[in-house]
Order: sequence, then C-alpha cells, then structure tokens
Amino acid sequence: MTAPRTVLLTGAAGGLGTLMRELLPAYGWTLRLLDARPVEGAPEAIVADLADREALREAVRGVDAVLHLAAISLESSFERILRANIEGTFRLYEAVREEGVRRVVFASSNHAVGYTPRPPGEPPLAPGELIPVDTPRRPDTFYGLSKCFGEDLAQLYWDRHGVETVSIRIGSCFREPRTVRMLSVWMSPGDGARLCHAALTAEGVGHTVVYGSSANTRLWWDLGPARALGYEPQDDSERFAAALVAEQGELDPDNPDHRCLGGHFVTRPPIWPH
Ligand code: NAI
Ligand code: 15L
Repeated sequence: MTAPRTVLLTGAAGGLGTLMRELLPAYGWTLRLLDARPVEGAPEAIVADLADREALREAVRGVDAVLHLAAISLESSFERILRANIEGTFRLYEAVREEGVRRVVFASSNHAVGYTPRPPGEPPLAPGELIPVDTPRRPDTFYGLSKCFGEDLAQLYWDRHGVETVSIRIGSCFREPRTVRMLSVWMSPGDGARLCHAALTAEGVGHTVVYGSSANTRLWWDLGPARALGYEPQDDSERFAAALVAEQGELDPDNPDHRCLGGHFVTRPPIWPH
C-alpha cells in the first residue's frame, strides 16, 4: 500500500472512535467521519446508518482505507445485531468493493473467541502458553458471533475481490483498565492508535487476524501477528494492578465470570442500551 492518507472512520461518535479521532491525526491521517448519530465537535461528520447504501458509497469514495468501528458493541437481540453488525458490515464491504478501496481495518473483538478458557499459568506466560490467533472460534454472544461473521466476510472479500483487511480482535480499549480481567486484555488508547496505524499501512496483509492489546504483564494471547504488522506496544496495564486487585481481588478459577477470555460476557453479557 503506497502512502495512504485519508481514512473513513465509521463509528466516529463512539468511545473508540473518539479516542482514534484524537490520536490518529498525529500519524498523518486525514479522517473522514461517519456515524449513525452526530459526532460531537465535528459538524462535518457524515450522519448515516450502515444500512444506507448510497451514503456509504459516497462516504468511501476517494478514501485510501476504512477503519470500521461502527457496530452494536455489546450484546443485543439477534435482529438488532443482524441489522447493524452483520448486514451493516456487508454493506460497508460492498461499498468498498464498488468504489475500489483497497484496505479495511475491522474492529473485531475478543468475544469472537470469548468461550476460550483463559490460560491457567501464572503471569507472565511463556510464549507457548499464550492463546494463538488461530485458536478455534468460540463466540460468547450474538455480538461475538457477528465479529466471527465480519472476519469471514473480510476473508471472502480478500479471496474474491482483493480487498485487504486487518481484523483486530480488540481486548478492552479504554483510557484505563476497569477490572482485574482487563489487566490481561487492556489496550491503551496510545497502543490502539499504534496498532490501527500499523494495520492501515503494513504491506501485503491479505486478510490478517490479530489480537489487540498492550504488552501487558498479564497478557493471555499472542501479540506476534500484530507485531509482524510493525506494531510495537508501549504500555503495560500492570501499573493499575495493585489498585484493581485491592478493590476486586485476583481472578478466581471457581468464579464462572473469570474462567474464559470473554469474562462476564459468557454468563451475564452487558446489553446494548436501547
Ligand atoms: P461504541 O458503542 O462506543 O461506538 C459504536 C458506534 O457505532 C456508536 O457511536 C454508534 O452510534 C455507531 N453505530 C452503531 N450502529 C451503527 C449503524 N448501524 N450505522 C452507523 N453507526 C452505527 O463502541 P466502541 O467501544 O467505540 O467500539 C468500537 C468498535 O470496536 C465496535 O465495533 C466494537 O465492537 C469494537 N470493540 C471495542 C472494544 C472496546 O474495548 N472499546 C473491544 C472490542 C471490540
Ligand atoms: C467488547 O467487545 C466491547 O465492545 C467493549 O465494550 C468491552 O466490553 C470489551 O469487549 C471487553 O471485553 O472488555
């Protein structure tokens, strides 16, 4: 990919979209914004639903790449997930194909593999103990299932149409980790921007799936495929560990919420608010 510079950011009004709006311009990216709701402080943003084919075609026209964050980002009814995450992602890829955009970065999620048991060893885990990116999919929700669909759709559009994608199975990207589980899966906003930039610019990715987190002492999964894109994480959640463990205790193997990568999504998934 040669010097791409304009990226369409879908889901620009959301939590991660807001962080990427702050951080990606420093990497030289010009952002075109899209969301179903207005983007605070950005009156130029395109307000459109992923169901709107014409708006999507216009939105992707002329961009070098798409960073696709727009989605229902928690569990919801199958019908709502179907419309926003499954049909919506399909519509986006159709627009990308029709307009000749070469690269998508897809916000997948750890919940595509959420039922995978968390590795049992004491941190830091040895490389052979980390969960590999080709571990069998085990979605923990309809939400996680929609991320599996997105990854497979990306593979199809690479194999059939030559659209490149990096699917990032994001752990938890917030300003700070909020739970002891997040000490293992947290991706700092700065590392999120580093990984998105690497995913937008690496050469010859075809369709590549990576995990997205910082270089956490308590890491559960293999960051090798992300590093192969040129990603060099700078952060480690361990500086938050003492306070979180004092408040919540260490993870308990007898607690069903603590057994799997997906945490409480496997037992009590948080529900999209409307
Ligand atoms: P969010 O819920 O804060 O933002 C999602 C945005 O997408 C919202 O602004 C919403 O209006 C927009 N959206 C939803 N349906 C839409 C539609 N049909 N058309 C247009 N826009 C629509 O979610 P967040 O945290 O910013 O996550 C962004 C992406 O990253 C999501 O795809 C999520 O599944 C994924 N992800 C996020 C993680 C995190 O830690 N923040 C972890 C794993 C994955
Ligand atoms: C996700 O996929 C969600 O979108 C996000 O809100 C977090 O809950 C995150 O996973 C997580 O696993 O912590």
